[in-house]
Amino acid sequence: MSLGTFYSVPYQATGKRIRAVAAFAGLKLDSPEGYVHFETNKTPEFLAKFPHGKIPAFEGADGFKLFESSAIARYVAALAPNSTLLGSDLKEAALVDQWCSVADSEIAQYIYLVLQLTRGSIPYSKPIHNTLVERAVRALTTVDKHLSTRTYLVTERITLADLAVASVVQVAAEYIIDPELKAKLPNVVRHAETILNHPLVKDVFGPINFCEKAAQFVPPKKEKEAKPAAAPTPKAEKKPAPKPAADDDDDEDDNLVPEEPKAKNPLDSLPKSTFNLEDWKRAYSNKETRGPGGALEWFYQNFDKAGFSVWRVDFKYNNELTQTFMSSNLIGGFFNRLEASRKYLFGSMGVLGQTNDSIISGALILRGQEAIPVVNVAPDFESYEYKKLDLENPEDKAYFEAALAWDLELEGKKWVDGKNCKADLSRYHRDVILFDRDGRQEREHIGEKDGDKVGARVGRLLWCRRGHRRRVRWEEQVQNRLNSDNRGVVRLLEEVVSNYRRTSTYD
Ligand SMILES: N[C@@H](CCC(=O)N[C@@H](CS)C(=O)NCC(=O)O)C(=O)O
Repeated sequence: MSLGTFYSVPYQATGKRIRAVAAFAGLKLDSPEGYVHFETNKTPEFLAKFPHGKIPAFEGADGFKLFESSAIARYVAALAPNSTLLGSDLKEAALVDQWCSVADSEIAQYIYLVLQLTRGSIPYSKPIHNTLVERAVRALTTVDKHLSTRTYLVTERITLADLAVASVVQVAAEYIIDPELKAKLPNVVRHAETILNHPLVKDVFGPINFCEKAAQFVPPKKEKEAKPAAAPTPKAEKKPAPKPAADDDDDEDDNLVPEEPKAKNPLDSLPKSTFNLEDWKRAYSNKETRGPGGALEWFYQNFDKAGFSVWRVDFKYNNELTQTFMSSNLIGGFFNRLEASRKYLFGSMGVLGQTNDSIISGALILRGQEAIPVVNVAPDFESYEYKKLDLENPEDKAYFEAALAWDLELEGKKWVDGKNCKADLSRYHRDVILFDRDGRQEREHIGEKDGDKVGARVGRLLWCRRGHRRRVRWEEQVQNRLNSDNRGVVRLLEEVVSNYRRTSTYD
């Protein structure tokens, strides 16, 4: 019998930990019907049960409700019959809690902050980045020393502490444990590999992937004031850019938007291509995919195979997929995390099959002849396999066309849901409205920009207001009409605005 309903998404590390506890204890957890992350968890029904609106969350068969991953993990472990997961006396139980706390507060906490910094959802600061990594490494080193004389953390058997620490090390491996750090943590590595590969939990956790290079911040590009190309404004009307040197607001402006990148993306240095990806995205959006005058016809007429390549992409862990809508969300998340490469990339991916028997597959069109430099902006890019397609080969061509037309069928599984990774231009057409203290609105139209430019633009907008020395207190909010699914941009805007509030002095 199932313990109850467990709300999580397949890639959520804390969710995996809880599933692993259940699997280890031989207990069953059901997945909710129709859960869509960032939608269902905001509904009044969900909030009535779980007021914090977050997952993981658990609703027992007896109606008992619980949220916060550590509490759920502990509760499930405690329900395990004859389990030694929580130790067998008070002291062992306390030591289990101790290492679980180290996993969550001393390692995971810092890794997630590093992730948010490097992805730009928290304004980037190198010293803060370094400090967070140092703190996580300090705790990992403590765990490593402890494990130098033991197989497991607390007892001679696997406890919740081992599952907790290993699950956190799995995340750390992906983002901070590069070869140099890995060499310093031999016991942590051995322990994590033992736990994560245990036959009872192996399928829940999936493989541990150590990164070659720790996650780094890649600053989004700022718009160049001096570059008139995109601006239709006649040159004569151009006002000189506000003079920064004498303006003491400058430092603040630097805090508002990330630094201009020092290094150009190498993809920008590739020889010019005749294939315009934005035109293709437009053609794909506006035309039928197949048939005369369709998007594929447009594609074959315009494609430049020297400047671009097409790829088949397959999810590596299809056996972990459950509900097809959850898989579809997984693709959406992957595409969101590819945001920084949006201008080099078009994608069409889908879920094929049915609940508990589905696969994720699709096609990418990308700049250059290598997939990795384009997709590695997404921290989960290694969860997918990439195979270059040869459009001269009829099989590859048929695959490519079907992935774009959303009628791909593989292993007898039919396409049930699809997503595209493309700049939806309407998504970036919006007004940003600033309110002054008296409730007056200033409206600024943001045109066809990509996400990070929108953020930079708002930063600049605030800067200009102050540059004009207007006696108003620009605060309150930036209202935007962003699609709610474009969370990266929403967050960036929120960060820019909250950062402005914190740092501004009013003139
Ligand atoms: N402290 C919580 C953190 C859970 C958490 O942050 N969950 C995120 C996962 S994406 C969430 O549900 N966010 C939804 C939201 O913020 O609306 C735990 O360990 O359970």
